[in-house]
Amino acid sequence: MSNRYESAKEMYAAIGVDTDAAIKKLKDIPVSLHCWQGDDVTGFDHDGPLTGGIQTTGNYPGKARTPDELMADMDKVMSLCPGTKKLNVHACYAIFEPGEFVDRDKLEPKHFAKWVEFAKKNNVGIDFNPTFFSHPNMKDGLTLSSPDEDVRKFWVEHGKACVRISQYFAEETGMPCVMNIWIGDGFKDVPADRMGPRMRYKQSVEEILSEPYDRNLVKPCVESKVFGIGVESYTAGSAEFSLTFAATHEGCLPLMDNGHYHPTEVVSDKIPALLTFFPEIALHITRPIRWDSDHVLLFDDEPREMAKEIVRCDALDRVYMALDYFDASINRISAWTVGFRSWQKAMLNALCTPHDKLKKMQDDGDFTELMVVQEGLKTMPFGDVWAKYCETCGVAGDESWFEDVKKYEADVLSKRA
Ligand code: RNT
Ligand code: ZN
Repeated sequence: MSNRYESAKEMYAAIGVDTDAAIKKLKDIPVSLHCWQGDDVTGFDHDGPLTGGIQTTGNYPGKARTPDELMADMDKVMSLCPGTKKLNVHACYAIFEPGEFVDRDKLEPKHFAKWVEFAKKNNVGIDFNPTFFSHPNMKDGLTLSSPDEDVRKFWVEHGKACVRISQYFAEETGMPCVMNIWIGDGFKDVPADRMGPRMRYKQSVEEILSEPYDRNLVKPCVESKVFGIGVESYTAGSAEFSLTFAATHEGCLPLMDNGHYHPTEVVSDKIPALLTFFPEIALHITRPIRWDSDHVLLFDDEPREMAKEIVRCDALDRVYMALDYFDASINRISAWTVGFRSWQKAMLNALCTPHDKLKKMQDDGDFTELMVVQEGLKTMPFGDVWAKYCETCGVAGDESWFEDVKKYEADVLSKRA
């Protein structure tokens, strides 16, 4: 093994890449692990279906049903993944005392104290998301953009409660909390008014962000989307809406989910475009298949290209990275792990790319050589560097981590009715 790494290291050194430095750098970059892969985006505050235009498909046994099960599963996943993690929690994952219930507009930090305890135990930060879906107060599919003032106000109060909870997370963990606002508000068919819902959505987010918070601790984002299931004709939070909102509201970040664009658009190209203007941006990293299907992230072309952009724009400290996918058709521990490890691979691969050399070729107009060298990079012994990275982080390599998942399935998941 170490022989293989030593020879890979030499080959990379010959093209100007320091693999030891790449490994060292990647270890400290936080990537947010979404709690919602563990239970198909269900949460603990309702019994109803998943709504808001998103969908999980599949019925693989063993889904987490309680906070303890979900946290145990996340512990397992974190033990199988290299690198620095952060937790990504949704408001619907509030944890109530037995017999207690408060609606989303009344949530308090104490309802997330167990998440803080879990984060502290693992020495990780927490990102947060108000949950504007899977709730009876979505009226005609609308929340923050609803024309019903009571409905709109309810959701604004939810957003404000989430700002306070985000601040609490950041204060408790000592790490900034990215608070992402995504609403599925939209229409199935041709709308009669496209601007009204957007005006109300704008006003609602402004009201939410009027809640006091420390800009260094809470990082509010708005996530755009092109369409959802059942809202195919129109979504209030379109790309133009969200980007312009973030651009015109100091401290608010745009969040790009790479499943939320027309199929031929790529977020890798949008990353440098946004970094040209925004001090910080946020990402949801997923794998859309034909639509925003949220398949498990793989180490394929687009995440590789996204990671390359983050690295070559020297923006590792300006981009908040979070995973966002949910597959209910396969073992969920494995789904989580494959996705997290894939993004780590994409990042490591980006850090093992001789960007300065490639940029020079582009600037000198050496496009023939640029193509040849970029193609050559694809067959470098990257797997040996990856194996070394896993070893350095104290986690199993690609050939062996799944054994552990199978054991966990037999010992734990299969016992869940
Ligand atoms: C939905 C958005 C959103 C959700 C999570 C659960 O299309 O991507 O980010 O996936 O909030
Ligand atoms: Zn998303």
